[in-house]
Amino acid sequence: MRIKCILLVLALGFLHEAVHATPSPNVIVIMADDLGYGDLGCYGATELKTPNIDQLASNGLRFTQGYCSASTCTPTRFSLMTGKYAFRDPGTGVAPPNATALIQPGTETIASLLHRAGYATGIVGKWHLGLGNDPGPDWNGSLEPGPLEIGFDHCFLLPTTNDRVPCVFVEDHRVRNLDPKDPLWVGNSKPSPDHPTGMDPGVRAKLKMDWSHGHNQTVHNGIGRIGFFTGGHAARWRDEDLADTWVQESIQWIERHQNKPFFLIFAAHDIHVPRIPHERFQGRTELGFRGDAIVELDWCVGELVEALDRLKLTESTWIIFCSDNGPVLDDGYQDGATTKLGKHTPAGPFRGGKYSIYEGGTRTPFISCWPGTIEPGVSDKIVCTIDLAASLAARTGQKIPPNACPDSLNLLPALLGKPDAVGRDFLIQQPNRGTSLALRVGDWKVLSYANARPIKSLTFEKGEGRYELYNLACDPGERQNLATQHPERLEKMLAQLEAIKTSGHSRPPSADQRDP
Ligand code: NG6
Ligand code: CA
Repeated sequence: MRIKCILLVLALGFLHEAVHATPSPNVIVIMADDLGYGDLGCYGATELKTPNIDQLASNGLRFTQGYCSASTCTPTRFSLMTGKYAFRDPGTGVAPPNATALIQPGTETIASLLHRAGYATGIVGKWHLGLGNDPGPDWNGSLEPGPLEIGFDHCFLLPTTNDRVPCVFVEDHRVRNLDPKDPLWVGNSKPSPDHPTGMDPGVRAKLKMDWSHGHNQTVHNGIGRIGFFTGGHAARWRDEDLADTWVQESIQWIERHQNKPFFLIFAAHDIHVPRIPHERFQGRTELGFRGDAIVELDWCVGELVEALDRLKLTESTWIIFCSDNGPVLDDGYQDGATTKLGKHTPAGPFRGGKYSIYEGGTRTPFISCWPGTIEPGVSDKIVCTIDLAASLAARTGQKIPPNACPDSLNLLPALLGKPDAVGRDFLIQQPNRGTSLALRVGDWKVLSYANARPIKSLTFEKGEGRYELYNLACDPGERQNLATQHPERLEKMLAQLEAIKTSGHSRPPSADQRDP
């Protein structure tokens, strides 16, 4: 009898082990800013070294067809959070300094889904999705709604981007280190006639880094910014210290939550302008500060990986590395990115970059690494940052409520590198606002400028026609427009694009949300 009892206890123990053999992993999404397909060693860069990200790729799955959903920051981040194409919601283009919250409380997000699954949820780094309500963020009071109202337990943020004011950190609902005697003011026009700006010749002559277009309003840390701000001096950051701060805050947060599954978005500000890496990274490459900022980002990744090793969390943590849009050289500052480019090809073999719906705008580095669970290798499955919400919901057993995350596909098997996994069979690419759109189906891709405003750089303005059609299998660089040769295919794809636009969702209702 006693032996039977012992056997039963042992059997139950084994059963328990079997059920929990793959408990919910910690998840860290590292989203780089303006990092292109060709910017990393593991994606073919030869002019700079990125050993830590390369290691992540060799320990995990490196995608050759990984995408972000838009070619600028705000819409990609909106879709990462909500699993919804940004073009469906007007006002989701690049957010200005005083933008209010673009994602309203009550919206289902990647964070709310994981929070419900019992995760600690945090975001550290760039936000750029607005804070507060109309008439604008209350910088001296409580900055809500924000991340904490849509599923995050904690946030430590660069509220917009590093080229926009205010140049302060936001922690949970407040500006960190704000002295009430020195209130923070943020606005769209000069607060007083004598407010120094990057336009004033005397001020401009002394700038640490000169601007090339825009970025000539309030000057902070010797650099002109977008927007005006005054006050909050004790709360202001130095560009050189941003990366160190993200790493430090992230590691402290991970340490605090190491005994519970955690979900962290590490939203780096590198490689976004103004590129001012820490002094110890300045000059580390021959490519100028753009290259040095990539090396700084690589260092950040190494620090996170090392912290996980130290905490013995390596095999229980799934890291997904991606970018928010493709590369740009001169994005408003004279930092040598163009003159020192040499042989480096930021977008790899692809056409276009940031702001564009050619491949270079959204086909970006994408690595999925979970040591001990994901078989290392290279994947050619089509995956997109918009799919992380549904895929992580599937991994953690969360049902997505009706109408939530309407464009996010459960690509869990592909992200985990399972045999026979499938990737996306269609993909939408959007620029800043969804006025032009591209649809990829298999190897064919249509670019539609039907609703685009006449911008000189767009090809249709140069006489290419409102539609472009490419076969990426034989023309990955999108050079040979086949629109006139294949009118039926063009028409069929435009109809499919129109259907996705008007239907309000693109995830089939039957989509399987189960853990494979
Ligand atoms: C543009 C800015 C650019 C960058 C971008 C947003 C000018 C002339 N250009 O309007 O510098 O800030 O917005 O970049 O001001 S993103 O990666 O955050 O989307
Ligand atoms: Ca960006």
